[in-house]
Amino acid sequence: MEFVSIVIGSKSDYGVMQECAKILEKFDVPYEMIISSAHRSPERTKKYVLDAESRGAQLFIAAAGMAAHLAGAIAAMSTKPVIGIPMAGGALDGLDALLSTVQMPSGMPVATVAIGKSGAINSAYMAMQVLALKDKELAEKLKEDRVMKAKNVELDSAQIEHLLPR
Ligand code: RP5
Repeated sequence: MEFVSIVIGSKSDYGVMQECAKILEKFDVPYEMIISSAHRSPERTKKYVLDAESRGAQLFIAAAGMAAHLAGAIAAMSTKPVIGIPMAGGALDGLDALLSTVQMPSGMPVATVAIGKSGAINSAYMAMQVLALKDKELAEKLKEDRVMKAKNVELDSAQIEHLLPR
């Protein structure tokens, strides 16, 4: 079965990463999520990534904070797309994780999204946009979602709008 694989560096990342899982569930996209760390459990991470790839993982979403090497480590083990989410926290509140995740050497890309909740949500959308390249039904759902988002802007505005007469 084809699925999205989410790897999070610590249980402390789980709250934010539920936002990612919720979006995938909303669109009925199969996923699995595990905790594994580039630093604390490198062997487990490698074993999992290779196994997940052999079982049908289409891409990896990796969330980690501080000296965040998880997404880069997974990119080193797989040629599937890797989306990295820098987690906030620590003395630098995510800036450390952002730079650790985004500054990959040439030829070893990690598609890095925003720090924290927005990044978690966008990682799910980015993963689905990749899957939608060969999944017409999912592509249609993503288009409908954009239409709904635009409608919601209008509905929100209608509640507070104050326009001067023309
Ligand atoms: C990273 O260090 C984890 O991804 C987490 O964001 C951060 C802190 O981890 P804990 O000390 O809370 O387990 O490896």
